[in-house]
Amino acid sequence: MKTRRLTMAQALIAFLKQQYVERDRRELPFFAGVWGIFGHGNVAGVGQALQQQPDLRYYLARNEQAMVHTATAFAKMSNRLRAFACTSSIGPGATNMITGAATATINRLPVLLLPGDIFARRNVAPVLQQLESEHSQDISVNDAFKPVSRYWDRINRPDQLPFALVEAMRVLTSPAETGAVTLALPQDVQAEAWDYPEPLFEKRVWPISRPLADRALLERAVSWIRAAKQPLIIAGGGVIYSEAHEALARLASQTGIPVGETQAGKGSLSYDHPQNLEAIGVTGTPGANLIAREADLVIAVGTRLGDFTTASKVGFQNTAVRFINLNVAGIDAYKHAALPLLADARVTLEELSAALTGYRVSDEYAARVARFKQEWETEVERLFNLRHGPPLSQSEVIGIVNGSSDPKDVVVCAAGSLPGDLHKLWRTRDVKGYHLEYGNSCMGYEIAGGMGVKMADPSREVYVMVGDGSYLMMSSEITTSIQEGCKLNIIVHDNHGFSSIGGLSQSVGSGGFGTDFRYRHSDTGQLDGEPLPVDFAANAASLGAHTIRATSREDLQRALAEARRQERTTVIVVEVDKEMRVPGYESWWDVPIAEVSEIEAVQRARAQYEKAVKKERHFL
Ligand SMILES: Cc1ncc(C[n+]2csc(CCOP(=O)(O)OP(=O)(O)O)c2C)c(N)n1
Ligand SMILES: [Mg+2]
Repeated sequence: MKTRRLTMAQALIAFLKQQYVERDRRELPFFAGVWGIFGHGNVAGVGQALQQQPDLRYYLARNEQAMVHTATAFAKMSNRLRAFACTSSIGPGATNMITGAATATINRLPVLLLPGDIFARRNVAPVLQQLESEHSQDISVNDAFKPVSRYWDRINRPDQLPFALVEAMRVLTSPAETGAVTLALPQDVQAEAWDYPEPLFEKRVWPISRPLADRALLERAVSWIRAAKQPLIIAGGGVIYSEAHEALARLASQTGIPVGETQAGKGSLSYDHPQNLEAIGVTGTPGANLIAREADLVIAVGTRLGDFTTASKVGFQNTAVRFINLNVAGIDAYKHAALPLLADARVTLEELSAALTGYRVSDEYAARVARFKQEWETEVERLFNLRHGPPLSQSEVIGIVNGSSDPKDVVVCAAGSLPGDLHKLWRTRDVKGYHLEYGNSCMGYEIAGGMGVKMADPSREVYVMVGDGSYLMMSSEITTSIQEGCKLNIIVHDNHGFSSIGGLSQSVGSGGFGTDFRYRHSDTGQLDGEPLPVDFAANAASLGAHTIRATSREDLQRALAEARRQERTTVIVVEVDKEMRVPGYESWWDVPIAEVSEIEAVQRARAQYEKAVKKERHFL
């Protein structure tokens, strides 16, 4: 067999360049490039290989966690058909990627992580940044990637590489298994040469199939739907990744079955589709949640059925409720003791449509759905036009940003009070118009993620909505967005602290303790002094962004128009009223409250909690 003499790192990069995916006869190169931050653990290995093979583009990030978020957002925006690799040094560069890995894996999004690792040869150990262990020399900080990776391997000899690479690709391109894949690369092995067999570097096309559901189970699912009086569809992220949105829209129109959308599934239907009750669960609309409460059949499509969707299992109170889970992943298909349709969402929704001809929900049920929809429109209009402040209410800011954006534009968010408010209020008009990382709800994802979205589709304006807390945690990638000419519209919601957790703290009887950004008070010794003087606009300007401050509705409208005209990343800082929150509707979230406490408010909250928790159901 012909061979090519390369270092392990050179072989790795040469392989990545040749990986393609194919779905529905459309072929795409899988890797769009490699993000990285070099240190001694990768500069002479993977760094040298990237320099020598510039056709796989290298992107320099500011923070390793951030670069994994960028890669993850890119994969999400690409419906998992494209991805990035991320290279780090050993030690802190590597462990900085762990939060990103968890975020990717929890959200079922592909990213290839290439942390440098300690010497395989061991004679110079302990090396800089090496974690030592008394009981084994076969341990490094990279072992901490194991629980957050869907595939994990360490390449201790250059000849191990080919076998790890094909496994990595199998997992990355599998809709059911995908997530973070980690190949830990010892620093010395990266630079070692081996005669790699030539076929390793040939073009490889990984098929992304659309598996069909078991025929008997599909028939049973059809009979369950035909027998249902109050069916409900829950649309999760899988609908979007499978490009099943049109099939879903047809099925909903044809049958009249209402649809509730999860955070990852929002956008499956346009907000004004007649059957779309929009957000469901803890941050859901009244219509979706009341229909869910009484539903006798829940058809869960491409969703993990997380607690925000199930309202911590209090969301479905009909004693006769049954579940049909249409999902490509077994772990999801079998949840809630469902009838499992272990299959691709798109083909199966099409098959269900065909098998359900003649079936329609009752006129009464359809009228109820229509009424809920209309009432919700009115409520959103009210929240978009509170005329509160300044400081403005967050709902008005969302309304103004939503109103200023084009249907194809994308809103990006991840943590704080914004995700819930956006889930309820954002009027999504395009299947890729709503990008929420809410599997890990990771503060710091927003700006880094926004860049991944923009890279996946530069034709759309990207609106990153980010709380001041998240901004302070990770705004470094503004610099990277300037470097890459990757224009973002970033709206910083300055409410001087954590509105979300502050509100939660109040609801658990703790009065917002420790959630404001304030000076330590010399009298009380607590963090209850004056607000801290953080100048977000000055901060963003120092990173290279165009910045605008907005106070009123008119300011914000003008600022958004100006941002749209800008060619570089623009940061709009708007003060929002921390206490002017969007209410919850017909839902509940299980956050356990202290069983004993000296504080009366906590005791009261506990008493309420004990009542509420009794409604949690076991779907076994
Ligand atoms: C990395 C990380 N740390 C902590 C949390 C817990 N957490 C959730 S929301 C939040 C506060 C977010 O503050 P901010 O971005 O200002 O948004 P706001 O709540 O004010 O809307 C915190 C600390 C988290 N989700 N992610
Ligand atoms: Mg805040």
